[in-house]
Order: sequence, then C-alpha cells, then structure tokens
Amino acid sequence: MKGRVKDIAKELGFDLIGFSKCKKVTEEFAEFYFKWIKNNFHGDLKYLERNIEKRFNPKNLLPSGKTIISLGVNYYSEIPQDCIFPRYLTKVDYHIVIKNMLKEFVEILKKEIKDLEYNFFVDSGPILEKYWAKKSGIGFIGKNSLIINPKFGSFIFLCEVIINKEFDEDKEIENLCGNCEKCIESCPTGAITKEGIIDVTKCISYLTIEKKELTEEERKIIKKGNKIFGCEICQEVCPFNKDLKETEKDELKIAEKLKDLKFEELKNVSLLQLKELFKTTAVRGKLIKLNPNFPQI
Ligand code: B12
Repeated sequence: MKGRVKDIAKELGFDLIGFSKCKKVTEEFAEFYFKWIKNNFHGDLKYLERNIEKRFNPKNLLPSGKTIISLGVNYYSEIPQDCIFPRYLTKVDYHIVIKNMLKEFVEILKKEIKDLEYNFFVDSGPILEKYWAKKSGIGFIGKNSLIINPKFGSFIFLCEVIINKEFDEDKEIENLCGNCEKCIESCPTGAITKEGIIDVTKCISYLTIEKKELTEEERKIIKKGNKIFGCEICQEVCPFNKDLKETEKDELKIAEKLKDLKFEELKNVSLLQLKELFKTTAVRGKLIKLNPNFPQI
C-alpha cells in the first residue's frame, strides 16, 4: 500500500514523499524550541508561542492520527540574477495550488483506504513542517535551517497529511552540509548562527514580509539585501541549489511580470497597480505596507 500511496502522490505532481510516525516531538527538540522562543529569536511571530500542544504533538491535530505523510513540491524557476523578488512569489499563490493538490490526493486515498481519517496542512497550520520532513527522510535540515533534498535542493514547498492508518516510517537521510558555511557567511545581516539557527529578528525575509513597523536600523538591514517580500541569499549560495531542474508546474514558477521589475519601476505605482501586480501571489494581502517597508524604493 505504501508504494501505491507514493505512486499516487507522484502522479499528482508531488516531487517528494516520506512517512513518519505521528507522535510527540522528542524532549530534546521541545527544549530547543522553548530556548529559541526564550531568546526571542522569533521576534513578533507570536503565533509560534501559541498552540504548543498541537505543534509538539500532532495527535492533537488528528486524535486518531498514526502516520504523517510529508510531501515536497519543487518550485525552482530560473530568474534573472538581479531579480528583486524571491521565487516563492509564484504565479498562483502556492498555498492555493498545493491545497488543491492535497485535496485531490486525499480524495484518491479515501477510495483506496477504508475508513480513512485525515487532516492536511500547507505552511499555515501549527505543525513543524521541517521537523516532520526531516523525520520522513525527504531531506536534511541545512545550516540555513531549510529542508534540503540532495536532488531537488531547497526550493521545495513542504506540506503534510496526517492519517489514521499505520505505515512503516522511512529512514532519515544524512546531513550533507559538512564544513560548508556558505549560507552563514553570505547572510548580509548575520541572521544565521554557527549552529544553523535563525535569529528571525535579523532575517530579511521576516523584516520584509512579516514585520509591521520598522526601525531605522532595520531599514538599513533591508537595504543590504537586493530583495523585497522575502530573501533567498542563503539558498542562492547553497551548493545543493546548483543545476536544478525547473518545476513542472507552471503555476509554481515565479510570476512572469515580477521577473524583470526593478525598484525604480515600483516608485510611482499606484495602490491599484500594486494590487494588480501581486493579486495572485502569496503576498497579495500585504501591499499597503510596500512603500514604508522597502527603503530601496
Ligand atoms: C515562521 C516561518 C518563517 C519565519 C522564521 C523562519 C524559521 N527558520 O523559523 C520567517 C518569516 C523568517 C521565514 C522565512 C522563510 N521561510 Co518560512 N516558515 C515559517 C513556518 C511558518 C514555521 C517555522 C517554524 O516553526 N520555526 C520555528 C523554529 C524553532 O524552527 P526552525 O528554525 O524552522 O527549525 C529548526 C528546528 O526545527 C531544528 N530542529 C529540527 N529538528 C530538530 C531536532 C532536534 C533534536 C533539535 C535540537 C533541533 C531540531 O533545526 C531547525 C534549524 O534551526 C514554516 C511552515 C511551518 N508550519 O513549519 C515556514 C517554512 C519553514 N518557510 C519556508 C520558506 C520557503 C521560507 C523562505 C525561503 C521564504 C523566502 N524566500 O523569504 C524564508 C527562509 C528563511 C530561512 N533561512 O529560514 C518553507 C521552507 C521549505 C524548506 N525547503 O525547508 C516552510 C516549510 C513553508 C512551506 N510550507 O514550504 N519563515
């Protein structure tokens, strides 16, 4: 049955799939997480302090849960070297594309597995997606804190389906970062510690996507990067992200109109034009903040 489930996922366009047991995270991980929060490495992302009982025990997301199926979808696309947008700004918001893929996946599973109970997530649920992806063997956690698959690199979106059926877990894969510290060395704001832990308050991605009010110091930090609405420097430099194959899903390529847009062109656009520009992307709700948050413009 496991082989069949893997085939179904591949047929639907998921590039990676792995299985792990639906159970509490380890004590060691829980300790790490609390320490991370205590250090205020999460900044204003207060939601990471909430729903701890769900985050640490996915059985609280599906009480009958036995197995977590972790899935990965390649979203790599070629962009000009000076592109100011990160690749996750896909033609169609990836949350929508992947949720639809997950719906189709469980519909087929329901036909093949009797009395299937399930719950699925992409990005926004209180579930530790990288922790489970690592457990399921679809990648290792690199020093940039992201899941890296030796074949697909790190430009993969993660999602998962928790089900009430028992499956053998897959083996974790070895961490292949070795002595490489390119991501740590290249981060313009020093947001990645030697141990590969992210201080969110320094991460350009956080400052340009999540943070509401910016200090002068933070605006200076943002100026050091060349991106808005995210950052990809720690991925661009990663040796596992060389010679990647573009995603086969056209909706998951970077939005065409964003590819060549320059900061200067954003200077005088109206709110209406901005809305049009980003209307199908994952940041469509955040546009009001565009001008005050981007000192490059
Ligand atoms: C909050 C969040 C952010 C925050 C904080 C990032 C962060 N590193 O936590 C901000 C806004 C900065 C962010 C940025 C980005 N994000 Co984000 N984000 C999330 C979110 C919603 C939660 C992550 C979380 O729980 N963090 C908590 C901290 C404690 O954990 P962590 O650093 O992620 O992971 C550490 C621990 O898990 C630990 N660990 C793991 N196993 C174990 C075991 C033991 C025993 C121990 C001790 C530790 C340990 O090692 C990790 C490295 O330090 C997830 C979706 C989700 N629901 O999981 C997406 C997610 C992680 N983001 C994603 C992406 C794509 C990005 C960006 C690339 C977007 C962009 N282009 O700007 C950047 C990358 C920046 C970076 N290098 O992290 C993807 C990553 C895909 C992948 N291949 O890994 C995810 C999974 C969304 C998705 N569904 O695809 N993100």
